[in-house]
Formats: sequence, structure tokens, C-alpha cells
Amino acid sequence: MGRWLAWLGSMFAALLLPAAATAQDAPLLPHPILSGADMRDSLDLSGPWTWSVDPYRDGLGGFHGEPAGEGHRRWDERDPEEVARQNPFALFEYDMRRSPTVTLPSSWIAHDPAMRYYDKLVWYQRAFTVQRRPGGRAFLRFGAVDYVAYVYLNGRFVGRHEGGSTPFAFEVTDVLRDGENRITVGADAERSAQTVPPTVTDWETYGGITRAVLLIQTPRTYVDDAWLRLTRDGRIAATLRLDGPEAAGRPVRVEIPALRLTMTGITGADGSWTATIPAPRGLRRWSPESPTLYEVRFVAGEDALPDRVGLRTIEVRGEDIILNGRSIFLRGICLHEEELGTNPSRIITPANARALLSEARDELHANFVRLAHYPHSEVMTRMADELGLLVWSEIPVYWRVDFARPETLVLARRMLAENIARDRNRASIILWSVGNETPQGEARLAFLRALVRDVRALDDSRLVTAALLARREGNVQTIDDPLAADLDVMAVNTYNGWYGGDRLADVPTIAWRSDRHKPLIFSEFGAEALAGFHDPSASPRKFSEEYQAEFYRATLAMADRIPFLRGTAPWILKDFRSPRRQNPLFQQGWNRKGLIDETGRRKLAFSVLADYYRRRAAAAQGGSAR
Ligand code: GCB
Repeated sequence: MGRWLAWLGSMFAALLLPAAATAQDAPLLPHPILSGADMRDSLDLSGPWTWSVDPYRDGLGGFHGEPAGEGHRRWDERDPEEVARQNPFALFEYDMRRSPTVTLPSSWIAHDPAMRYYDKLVWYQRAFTVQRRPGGRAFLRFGAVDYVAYVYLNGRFVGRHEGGSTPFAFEVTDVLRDGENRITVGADAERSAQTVPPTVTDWETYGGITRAVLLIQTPRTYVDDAWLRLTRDGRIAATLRLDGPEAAGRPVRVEIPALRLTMTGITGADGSWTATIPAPRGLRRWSPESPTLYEVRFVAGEDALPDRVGLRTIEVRGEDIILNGRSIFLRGICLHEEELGTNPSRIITPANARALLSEARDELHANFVRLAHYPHSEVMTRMADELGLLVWSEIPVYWRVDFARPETLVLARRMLAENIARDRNRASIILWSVGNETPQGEARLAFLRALVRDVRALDDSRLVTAALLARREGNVQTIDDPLAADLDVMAVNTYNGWYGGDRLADVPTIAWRSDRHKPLIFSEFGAEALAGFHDPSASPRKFSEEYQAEFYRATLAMADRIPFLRGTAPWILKDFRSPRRQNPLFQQGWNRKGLIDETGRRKLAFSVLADYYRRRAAAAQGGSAR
């Protein structure tokens, strides 16, 4: 009997286990998602907040590890001064109400010069007034907080989020009040070997509340996730997921008035609904030449979520990247999330985003940008949609991530899902990248493969890539990273002639090999130059504009000889802040590989690339993608 039971038990386990494993393997979508949050009616909490540093994390816990004591809780509802006036024994070692004020969103780097290398905890607080929506729900939605956020409303903890460049939202329905409310946020920028990205990068990570904080109110049941796309077989597909007590069996509707198109249906038991219909004849596909965006409304009961969505297809055939049925060469440039100016603090307003992307599109003749090395602001991806720039989007799985650590994989998978959930409606994005220059090894391969699987499960309307390392032997670079088998598009960063011993004159002769028969992109190449530093000699020295320009000529000549190359995204549009770069004559804390300097001044290499892209654009118009 016992053995029989054991057998039954093991059969049961066998039946159950695969299901459990599958559930565990499902992409780690956030909840709530609040997709299209930036398009909803909301109370924008941008503006003045008070701030206070807390390098020893006194507000999070006492010095013996106990919870933070009375006089230390930055989020406390009480006014410290008022309490102290009534009780002479009260002791507060902070006062958020009387701390200095700054304007958010912005990294704290701009608050005070002393904050440049600060990477610990900072507290922010502000009050706001609101009327609650009767019978509705309320959410605090953050565009990004670098790197860990602790959020409190009216003295109550509402959530913690890890990851400096993806959005998150916490429901505050039961905490929000009619009238005055007080929000307190702790932003902790400390990173470690286990974070994503880890401690060592080549950019300024910009601690703080760097994107908008919104208070969003919705009906009790609302559209939490909405996705519209064009399938590769020419159908318009819509997916909605409702959240709330009436999510199941609920009529839903997607309206695209300009196409006189309405799709309707009823959600299933899990609150979601997917349907497709043939694209109408009049559909104007989104492309760099004509970036048509349609006003769309996703409707469920009282809730109507507006968006502006482009429809296009992207696929790979053999060694070609095919946009809307036509082979395309990606004339790209890389960007960090850093605005123009001498003291950037990651303030990406529509005007700042437009300034950077217009420089790429109108002056460099680019049709593609790599938004390196983490998800950029949704202001940026919306601007790319509007201006018609194709986009590579990535998460900061960069250099030496702790690939063997399961929690780090969970973190990266969550970031990836947050990024995709936010931007699945951006036609401009054609590539999701899962890693940059990660050293080969078994743990790393398993880690990146899990990410590739997640991308495929979340989004079948785009391509997967990663910036790989290539092997150099003599004059040949071979792409033999086993991850290439899992990707749609291979990508490599190449710095021959800047790092390593190659002379620029030899760079054009370097050959590239791969037996994968897939398209390749140069996802980076570049050399540093200090704007205004010239060396007109026959053999110009590094950091001169002449050297950088010659590096571009040599690398583009090399690129032209690679039959399966389908795009280039040189490093980088603008000089950017990097604490690693401390040559006092040339760098002064900036990576100088920009084609323009931090104020927008163009270097010689700018016109080398602009001419090259102008020729390529003309050839593409004449019918040849290459
Ligand atoms: C790279 C990295 C990028 C660096 C760049 C450089 O390969 O991907 O983050 O900034 O090289 O300038 O060395």
C-alpha cells in the first residue's frame, strides 16, 4: 500500500512538475504594468521636492540592525518641528520638511557639486493634493529611480524596486487620501558585483529620481497591458489584459479611428484577450521615411487608454534585415541617456531628446540609434517613433555580471520584462539586446539564453541581438560565440586601431568571419578626440580630431568588405561622462568618443560618417540596400 501510494505520488509529481517548471519559466512581467502610463491622465509630481543625504542608511535601520527608530524615519507623517515644540524631549535627526529643495526629475549630480561621486542613499519628499476617484484605484508610477527605490506614502511603506532604468508602479488605493498627501522616496545608488549593471561600467550611472513620478487613478477594473502590432503575415494583432474584479468575461475594444477600424472581443478568465484581423488596404506602414503613427484607444468599460502606435514588420531572411518587406542597412549611431550641456544630469525632456535624435537623423543621415546600455527614457523612445528612427534597446547586462547567481538572473529577467512591457508599442524599436561584451562561459551562456527565451515569449514582432566578443587570429576576426546560434542578428563592438596594437593603415585589411549566415551589425566602433585638439601631421596622435577621423575612414573601409554586414552604430554621438576616464589633458571625466562634444560642437569625424551615410541613404533610395 505504502509503495503504491509512493508510486501514485511520483506520478502526480511527474504530472505536476512540468507545469510548475513552465510557470517558473514564464517571463517575469511586473504587476501592475500600467502600460502607456505616460499617456494616461495623471498628476505629474515633477517639480520641487526636498532632499537629504543618508550615506549610512540611518532612515532604513538602526545601528544594531533594528528597524529605524522614531527620530530617524524620513517618511514619518509627523512634522518634526511641531512635535518638538510640544514635547521638549523629542529628538529628530532629520527634517525632510525643512531640507533644501531641488527640482525633479534629475540625478542628484546637479543638486550640488559635492554629489558627483555620491552613490549611496538620498531621501526625497514632497506633498501634493488630490481628490480620489470614487470607487477607483490609485497608483504611484515611477519612470525610473537609480538604483534601488524605497517608496512611502503618508507614512506607510508601499514598495521597493531594484533597477535604475525601468519603470515600476505601486498601488496606493488604500493609502491615498482626499486632500494633502506626502510622498517620501529613498533612492539608493549603491551597486555591487551582484547588481545589473555591476559596479564597473564605462558611464555615469546617475543616481536619483531621473524620470517622472506620476499619480495615476483608474477605474476599479482597468487596462493594465495593451499591445498593438503588425504580424509578419500582414495582420493587425491586439492584446489586452485587464486588472480588477471585473477583468474576466469583460467586453473590450481597440479603436483606430484613422483606419476606421474597431476590434472587439471578450476577455477570458485571466482577464486577457488577443485577436487579429487583416490589415486594411489603406494602412500606412511606419518606416524611417514615413513614420506614421495612429491614434489608438484601448477600451474596457469605463477605462480608455489612449496611445499613438506605428505598425510595421521587421524580420530576418538569410543575411538580410527586412523592414516592411525590404532589405535595409542600419545607418546607426550609439547614444547614452545624457542630455547636451556641460553638466548633464539625465534630464530627458522632449526638447532634449529631440535635440539628440535630430542631430542623428538630420545631420548624420542616420536611420537607426542604439540606445546604450540600459533602457532609455520613454520620452526618448516616443521621440524615436515620431522622428522615424529605428531603435536598438537593451538592458544593462554589461561586462562582468554575476552570471552564476540565480537572483541576478531573476533581476535581469525582470528588467527585461519591464522594458519590453513598457515599449512593446513603439514601432521604432526593432531589436532587443540581451547583453554587451559579456565574457564567454557556461553560466553566462545559460543566463543569456534565458533572456533570449523571455524576449521570444514576450514579443514575436521584433528581433533579438547581443553585442558579442569576437576572436582575433592574425588578420581575421571570427564570431564564434555559441550565443550567436540563438540570436536573429549578430552584433560586435570593434575598436581595432584604438584599443590593441593595430595601425590605422592596416585596419581596412582585417577580415571578418562567421559560419552562422546571419546579418551582422557593428554595434560600436570609435576613437576618442578632444574637440578642438588638432594634429595635422602625417601620423596624427590619439585624442586628436584627425586621428578620430582617420579611424572612422579605416573602419568604414573595413566594414565595406564584410558581405554580411547590415548595419553600423559607431560609438558614440556625444561625449559622455565616465568616471573611468581621467586623462587630465583630454578626458577630465568624459569618454571623448563622441562625434560631437558635450555642447554639440562637431568634430572632424562627424562629416566622415555623415558623408558615408549620405551615400548609403542615396544608394538605398536607388534600390540597393547595401
Ligand atoms: C565598449 C563598451 C562601451 C564603452 C566603449 C569604450 O566596448 O561597450 O560601453 O564606453 O567600449 O569607449 O571603450
